[in-house]
Amino acid sequence: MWTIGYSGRDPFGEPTRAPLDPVRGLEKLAELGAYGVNFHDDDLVPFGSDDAERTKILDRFKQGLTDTGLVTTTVTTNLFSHPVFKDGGFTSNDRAVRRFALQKVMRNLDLAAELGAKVFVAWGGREGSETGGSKNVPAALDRYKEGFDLLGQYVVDNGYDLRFAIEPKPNEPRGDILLPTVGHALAFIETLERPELYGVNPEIGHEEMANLSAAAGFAQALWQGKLYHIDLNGQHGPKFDQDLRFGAGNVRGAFWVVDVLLAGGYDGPVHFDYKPARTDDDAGVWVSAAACMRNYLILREKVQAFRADPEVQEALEAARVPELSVPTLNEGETWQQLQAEAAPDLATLDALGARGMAFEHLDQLALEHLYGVRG
Ligand code: GLT
Ligand code: MN
Ligand code: MN
Repeated sequence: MWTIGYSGRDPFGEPTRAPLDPVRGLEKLAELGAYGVNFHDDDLVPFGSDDAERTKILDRFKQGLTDTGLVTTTVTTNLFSHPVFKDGGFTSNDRAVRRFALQKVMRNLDLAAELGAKVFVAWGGREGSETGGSKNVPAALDRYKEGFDLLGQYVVDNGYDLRFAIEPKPNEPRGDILLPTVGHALAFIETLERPELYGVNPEIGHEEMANLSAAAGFAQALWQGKLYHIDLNGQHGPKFDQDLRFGAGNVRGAFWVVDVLLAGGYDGPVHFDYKPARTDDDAGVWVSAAACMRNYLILREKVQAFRADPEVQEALEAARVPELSVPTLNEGETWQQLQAEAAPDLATLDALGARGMAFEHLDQLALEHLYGVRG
């Protein structure tokens, strides 16, 4: 809801579009063929609304879901817009703010469970600092852990069928954000009391802002059984968070992300987290929303064609890609046996070193599929 609802406000300018009525958003998305939606608490219910207002707004939204048949896949909490969160939610130096942040999330978890969402995204955009002395990072991580452990307990005690997906981002709005990459988040999750309740929600643009391969991050998360949710969008290299529609920006990177998702059997929601360009009007919002879905389907088709192409199979063999799936030691072999084996002589090593890997041919085939000149 915050993507199609983005009215174009940026740090330098006022909104360029009128606020979007969430129920109209549901109707338009249903028309475009979307499966489901997700939202922050504050996307629907303005911060500070009283209980009566909240109930009224949510009842209307629930009716909209019923009428359109859209599913709530995911819910998330806004712990970044109100000034109270200027130094973070779970990791604000101010203890009163941390206590309020947890209350806000618990209330939102109740809503997520009620609507049948299975994933609860946690993006800690304000958890961080601009200056070294202002944030005691180990203490902040203690508080981050305390917060997530408490929320895990809350979910278990209430019998909710919900898992958390932590969304990494290196910077913006904070100068440096805690848990800046997929790797940091995965390592942090292992310190929690119930690690199985937590995974990651990588966003393509956020990994690319850190100049990392988004596909490699998604792949590691899948490998660790931790890819609970995805934020697909576009980005042109390390700069401010562009949130371009999926398929724009680094197209080649997008191709490999889709390849990783298909190969790894990702079966969670295919979610797009982009911002319709500020230069477009309402019509442009729906053009870009449709484009995200269309570009995903286009890339999926291209990836499938690439993988099914017999010449690609040969190129993979030539590049010895299947060989990487063969364990390095024989079954039952020990390090002692390996150590006892005579190491290759210099001539053999030179010959191995001289052997081409044939990666260029393989990559060219991928590009030709992407360019649309093959199969
Ligand atoms: C915010 C951020 C996104 C996160 C959202 C979830 S909020 O728009 O830029 O990347 O996914 O809180
Ligand atoms: Mn982003
Ligand atoms: Mn995101």
